[in-house]
Formats: sequence, structure tokens, C-alpha cells
Amino acid sequence: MKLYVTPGSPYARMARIMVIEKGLQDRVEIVAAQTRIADSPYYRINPSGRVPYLVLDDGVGLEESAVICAYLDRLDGSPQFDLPAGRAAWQARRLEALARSMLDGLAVWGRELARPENERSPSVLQHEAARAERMADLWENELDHPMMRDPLNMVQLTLGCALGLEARNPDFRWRPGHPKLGDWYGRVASRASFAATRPPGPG
Ligand SMILES: N[C@@H](CCC(=O)N[C@@H](CS)C(=O)NCC(=O)O)C(=O)O
Repeated sequence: MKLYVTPGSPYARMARIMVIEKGLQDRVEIVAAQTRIADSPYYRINPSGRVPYLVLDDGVGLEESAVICAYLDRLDGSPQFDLPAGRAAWQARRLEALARSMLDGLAVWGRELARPENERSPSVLQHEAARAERMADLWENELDHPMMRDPLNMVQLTLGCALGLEARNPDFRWRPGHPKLGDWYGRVASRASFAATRPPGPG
């Protein structure tokens, strides 16, 4: 299989972490895609131009980090990242949606910062900075939930990749005022899978 990624994409990072956590390094080749440029050869592989994108051995392609993570997690027949079933499912799905919501906002912020300075919208930057601050406040108060403890699951994977965007965006300073979140993130970020996929600095 081939997993198309860019080094700075938090969504691709989720899939890369899953590859490592599930010990799939020998089965999944990581391929750097060229995104966001005119006529990239990558568009012939994935017409949407987005990463992550997983091309299976039979040539079928899967898009969306959540779909790719679920696929990789199930390859060995014993999924470990699944959210619980039954009544607990709604709490878990609520948390996953909140983590995804924070990540999506940070991705919009990052995309705006990637534009030439004179094309950046101050109101978008301000809006996303404020959203990120509110979401950090929210997470500071959600960390006692059992889903936020070991073992790693999709909620933690998503939130960890969201917070890790501090490496890409110097204005995303979520640590001050959020000591519990800092401690929680310290534990997650020290996993070998997170350390091996740390995003590069701004740019
Ligand atoms: N909902 C998608 C989001 C993927 C996404 O937006 N990826 C960005 C990188 S962070 C991308 O490929 N952008 C390239 C483009 O917009 O052309 C997922 O979860 O995989």
C-alpha cells in the first residue's frame, strides 16, 4: 500500500501515527505528495489533491484521515482505536467531534498563514485564533474523561495532532493557562509514533 502525505499535514500525521502504532511500516510505503501547486502529478493519483490518501494494493484509493485510520486499524482484525459501542459511544463521539472541530479550525488558520502576507485575511486569522483559544479552554476541562487515558484512541489521536500544530503556527500558544492540557499532551507527544512524525516548523 502507499500512503500519500505531506510532512506538515496534521491529517496525514494521524494516518502516519496509525501506521507506526499498528506496526505496519513494512506494508505501507509513505510517499510525499506535492499539494497546492498547479498541475501537480499527484492530481492524477488523487484528483482532490488532498492528503492523506491511501492506495491499496488493488489500486483502490481511500481519502479522509478517519476512514484511512479505521482501515489501517482493522487490517490485523483487532482494531484498538475504535470508540466504544452502546451508551458510551455518544460521549466518545462527542469528544471525537470536538477534537476534529479544533483540528479543522487550526487547519483553516494554517492555510491562511500559508498565503502571501498581503493576501491574508486579518478577520479569518482573528476568528481562528479566538476559536483555538476557546477550544483549548474546553479541553482543559474534558481531560478527566476515561477516553483521554491510555490506550490511545481516535479522540486522543485527533487532539494530539491538533495541539501538535504549535510547531507549525507560532501564534497558536495554547499552553499558557492550560496546565492539564500541557501535561496530557506531554504524555501523548512522548510516544514513539508522535515523536517520529513531529511536524516541521512554520512555512
Ligand atoms: N477532512 C480531510 C482533510 C484533509 C486536508 O484538508 N488535507 C490538507 C492538508 S492539511 C490538504 O491536503 N490540502 C491540499 C489542498 O487543499 O489542495 C481529512 O481528514 O483527511
